[in-house]
Amino acid sequence: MSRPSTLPMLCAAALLGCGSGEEGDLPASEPGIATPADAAASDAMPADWIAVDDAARTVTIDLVAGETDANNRWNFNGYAAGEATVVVPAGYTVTVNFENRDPAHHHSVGVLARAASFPPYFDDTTPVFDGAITPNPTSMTESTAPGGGTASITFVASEAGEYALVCPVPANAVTGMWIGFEVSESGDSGLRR
Ligand SMILES: [Cu+2]
Repeated sequence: MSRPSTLPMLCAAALLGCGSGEEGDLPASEPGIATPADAAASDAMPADWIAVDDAARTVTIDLVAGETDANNRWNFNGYAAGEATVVVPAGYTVTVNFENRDPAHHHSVGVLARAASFPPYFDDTTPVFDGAITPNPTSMTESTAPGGGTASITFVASEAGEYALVCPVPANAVTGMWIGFEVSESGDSGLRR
């Protein structure tokens, strides 16, 4: 399936690379773009990095940037471009313990509105839920540091819906550094792939 948006996205990434002097660091391949319909195709399954406590109504997510070299390390727990979706029950308090194991680049994570694609630059990084974004989220030098930097965020997933866990550092989300984030009315939890 070819998408008409591919060419403008590549141009945007290339322009950004020229401006920042880091063109060679951008991921070389164009990742596929998942849609909400793709994400809904399978059941959520347990994952060892998503701990759900139904009695306490909490979810603790150990989210790692660059854990694998997928998408040139611009991934969350090895997933990029919406190829997995974290599912949490509506009303639960969610803590994301974020660690950046990419050896080279700063990264961030925030719960933002789901979109078919994301821009190279974010004008507005107000998260969907209060507190649901790591510090200095668009900074290439002040967001969570490479080589093991950490940040922790806690928020209440107060409204059911389809959202995304996105890295708003320039050029990251547009080249695939995002996965789905679903707040389920039914109480489902885990990882949908
Ligand atoms: Cu990133």
